[in-house]
Amino acid sequence: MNQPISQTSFLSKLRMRLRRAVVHIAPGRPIDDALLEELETQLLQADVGVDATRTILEQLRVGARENKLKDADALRATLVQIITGLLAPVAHPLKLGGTNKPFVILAVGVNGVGKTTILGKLALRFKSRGINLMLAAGDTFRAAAVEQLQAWGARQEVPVIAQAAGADPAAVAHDAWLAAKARGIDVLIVDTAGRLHTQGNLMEELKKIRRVLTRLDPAAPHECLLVLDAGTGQNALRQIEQFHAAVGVTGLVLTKLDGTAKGGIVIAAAQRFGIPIRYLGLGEQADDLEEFDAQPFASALIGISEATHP
Ligand SMILES: Nc1nc2c(ncn2[C@@H]2O[C@H](COP(=O)(O)OP(=O)(O)OP(=O)(O)O)[C@@H](O)[C@H]2O)c(=O)[nH]1
Ligand SMILES: [Mg+2]
Repeated sequence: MNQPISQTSFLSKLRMRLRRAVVHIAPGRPIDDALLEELETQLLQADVGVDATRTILEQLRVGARENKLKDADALRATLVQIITGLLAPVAHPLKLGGTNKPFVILAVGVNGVGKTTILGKLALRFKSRGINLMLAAGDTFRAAAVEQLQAWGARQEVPVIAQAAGADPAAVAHDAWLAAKARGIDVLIVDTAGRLHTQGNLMEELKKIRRVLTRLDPAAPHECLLVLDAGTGQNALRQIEQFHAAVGVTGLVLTKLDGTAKGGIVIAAAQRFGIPIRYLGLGEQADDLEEFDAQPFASALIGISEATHP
């Protein structure tokens, strides 16, 4: 699944879908302190966060002192470079381990962020690459959740393990793992119900799912994916903190980047936590899923078009 994606197509799609670029610099505007201050405000408004914004501005001022920011294009290119540098440490695609069978992916996150959608998209992508997989409907809270997962599964004949509404999600995960093991499945993807990071009892339920999987295979879950709605702003940072404390998040997915002007949260999350960002969700369709890549993302965010920055 770790095929290199075309940077150009990623960039154009992201540019097209992001509601607007984070940074706006009027053409012909002199690069001076006033402009840098405006940029600072724009970065903060886009949820880049105080710490990451400070880092970016410090580096920009170094560029200004060295006379590297001659015009708006040079400024944008420097910004892209700086942001790419901040994002590069978290740009690690998910690698499905060879000896781990089944490789277990557990998806967690608050309500409605796009967990089930991302898992459906991933299932289609993995399946189309010849990976033998299974889905587990660990969201037993909403009756429609099972059907939603089954609908994704049916598109590529991916088996979906489910139990009646109200069943213990840890039991679903347990049975699904045994079924996956018995059938020689490569990848088991476990969906879970959305829950607020502040709901202690529901966070305990997640820990239990995790424990059950670890009992079956000490290395499982091999990936604990926290799905975040990119539009939720700084609250996403609290979600990372609390889900990480509860279940040990190993990868992030940022969804709904197509509908937000606040994609800067990706930078804030990268700088604050250093947790790998695996995928971006750019819409509701099956192919609206991209592996995270630092430089094209930085370019799209800053509003550099393909014409000037292929
Ligand atoms: N625009 C846009 N919509 C999305 C994206 N991902 C998911 N959605 C939509 O967001 C809504 C919620 O998606 P779900 O996948 O059901 O979210 P969830 O996290 O599984 O929700 P719960 O299980 O209820 O917690 C659906 O209407 C999706 O179609 C995205 O990247 N962009
Ligand atoms: Mg769901």
